[in-house]
Amino acid sequence: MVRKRRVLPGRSVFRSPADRRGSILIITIWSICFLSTLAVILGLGVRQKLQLVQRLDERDKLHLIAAAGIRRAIVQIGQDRESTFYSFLDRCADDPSVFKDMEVGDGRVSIWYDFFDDVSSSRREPTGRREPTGGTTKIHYGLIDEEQKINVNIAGTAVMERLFEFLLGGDETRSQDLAAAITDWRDADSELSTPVGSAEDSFYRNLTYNPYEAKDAPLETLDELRLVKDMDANSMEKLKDYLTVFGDGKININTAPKAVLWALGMGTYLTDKVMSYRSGKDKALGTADDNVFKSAANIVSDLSQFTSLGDSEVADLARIVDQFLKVQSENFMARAVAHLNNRRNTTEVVAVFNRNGDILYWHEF
Ligand SMILES: [Ca+2]
Ligand SMILES: [Ca+2]
Repeated sequence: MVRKRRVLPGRSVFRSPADRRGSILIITIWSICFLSTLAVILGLGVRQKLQLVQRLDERDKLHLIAAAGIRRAIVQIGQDRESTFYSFLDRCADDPSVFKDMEVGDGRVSIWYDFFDDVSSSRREPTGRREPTGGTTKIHYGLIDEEQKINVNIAGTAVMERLFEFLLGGDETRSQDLAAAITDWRDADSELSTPVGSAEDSFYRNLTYNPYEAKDAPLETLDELRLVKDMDANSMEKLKDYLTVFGDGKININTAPKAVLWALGMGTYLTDKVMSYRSGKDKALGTADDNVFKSAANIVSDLSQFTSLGDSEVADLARIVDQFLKVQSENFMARAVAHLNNRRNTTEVVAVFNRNGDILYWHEF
């Protein structure tokens, strides 16, 4: 007996050409969908990679533009080697026509800093606050001379102590301890310079996390100060603009802030008289009417002609001039901020260099 193949109604075991075309169409559509998805995924990956390359490329470009800005600043300060004194009236201290929006390739770079005019401050005694007790801050396009700052490799303990007292809230013990700790950090011996409050190898060796030893040598960067006992981030932030590791330790009387002059032992009244001479009739620093000390030998006589000085003030000033002061600056810090045209991202390079063009410090952000 022959069994008949059972056929479902309306359906045939043999596919018609139309059915086959339908199946092929479905497979084709699926394939297209699959390939499209794959292409999108691959495309996204490629785009991400391209964006990354673009970003890296952009960052490199920004660094190059910032570096070009620093180079121009070095050339600028090198051109000015004839002058025997330096003040805020110097072109390199503030001149937007030179340092603002310098064009480099398809970008721009500006070299600027926050200029703090502390003359208008009515402070008579150290309050430990730099702002906003009366001084004003504005943007200056140019360089900061390192000679307006205290050199932590050279300054005596007493000078650092007074500076810290002025800037850190008048806490005498803390200022003494910190100054002593810096002295012991940089000196070659392992003896404490003062019986209490300071630190030497034994202190740093016993630190719980990552113990180390005292440097026993001059600091190479200011950042090293963070390793010194008691130098926390907060104090560092308040002090960093007033300290340097560059230069011969002499301070430029034309650019030093009040806190620095006070730290040298000038006392409040003498410091104010110097600041008043420097700021001129408009009582603002960095303006055209400023008076400038043009030679260290004439500082006392220049100030005496400007204002009355008592005998003890003359003697103090003469001693301080002899020990600490000059009227010229040799080392400069520049902060270059670069951006590409029509882009928002910026990159910063900070450098310290001298008039000979030697680069002493370089940091790319
Ligand atoms: Ca020591
Ligand atoms: Ca002025």
